[in-house]
This record gives sequence, structure tokens and C-alpha cells, in this order.
Amino acid sequence: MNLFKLKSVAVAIGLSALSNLALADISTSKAVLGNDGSERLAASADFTAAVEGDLYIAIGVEEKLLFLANGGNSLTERISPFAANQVYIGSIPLFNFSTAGIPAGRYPVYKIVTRTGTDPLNFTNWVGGLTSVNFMVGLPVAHSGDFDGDGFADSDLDQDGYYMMTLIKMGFMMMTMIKMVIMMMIMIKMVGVIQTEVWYQ
Ligand SMILES: [Ca+2]
Repeated sequence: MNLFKLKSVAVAIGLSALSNLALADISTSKAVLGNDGSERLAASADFTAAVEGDLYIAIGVEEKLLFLANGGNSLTERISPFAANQVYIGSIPLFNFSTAGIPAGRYPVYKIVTRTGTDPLNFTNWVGGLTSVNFMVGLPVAHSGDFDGDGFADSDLDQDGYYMMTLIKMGFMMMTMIKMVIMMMIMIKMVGVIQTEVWYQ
């Protein structure tokens, strides 16, 4: 078994988003692209601090994960590192493809660094967490959400290509606010009870 299960990756991203372990991000200047070949699908890994180990870059294509291996020179279903046993610092270009002929769809790209020589499928081997950017290629604007044409869904405030994540974050914020309001209502009611008790004494 040498393939990631996309569902477990999605769970890992969720967990990763909750942690502050990420020392490196994966970023792009354009996550929403056409597929007429006039734009480039490109990303870089940005390390804010030196990280040592094996760097894996995987692209989700339909239900499969393809590994960008050998410094970006090959794309394979086999688990293969982009770079092995190195120290990463600063901005590292990962790929720069023409979008010509890429089938319309969503293409999440995942980045992890593992301790040198360890299994990338085991998250306990990860150094600095898992980060991801989600490309949307050749999709109508109603699906990409990029109505102003700046290369990111208009609700994608952190420019990682995941407008749904932004919605989830908004959901979390709303839940927190609702909880606070309920707490305040309970406190007001408690104060009211105390005042009533004092009144009757
Ligand atoms: Ca936009």
C-alpha cells in the first residue's frame, strides 16, 4: 500500500490547522486559474525557520495522490520525496506548470517534512505539520468563488485556496460568540436570582 488516503489527509489538515506547529507554509500567487494555457500553476514552500529532513510534495488528482519527486522532475504514485535529507530555509520554488490542457477541477497540493528516512504516512514522523494549498483550474466563477478575478476565491482571506476553510473558521467564531452570549445570559440570570434572594431576605 503506497497511496495516501485522501480522507486521512483531510483529517490531518484539520488537525494541522488547529496546531501552531507549522514552521513552513506552501503558497501561490494564484490559486484560481483558467486552463487555456495563459497562466502558470506555481507554488513555493516558505520556511520561516530552518527545517531538516525529507520534503514531500503531493498533488491530489481525483482520488489519487501523486508525488512530485526528484526536485519536481517527476510525478509518481509511489511515495517519493521532493528532496531528501536536506535543511530547508526561505522560499523554495516547487513547480511551475502551464495550465494548458489540465482537466477542470480542484487540485490540492500538500507539503510535509519528515525526519530523514522516516515514513511520511505516519504523522508522528512529521516535522512542523502539514500545510496545503488548493488550486482550482478551469472552473466557472460560480464554483471557484473568484468573482473579482484576483486569483483567489473572494472569501479566501488567507489565500490558501480553501474558501471552505474560511467558512469553517467563521463557523467556529460564530459558535464562540453564541457560547459567550449564552454564558452572559446565564450570568445575568444568576445575578438576577441573587438579587431576588437578597430582595426577599
Ligand atoms: Ca478573488
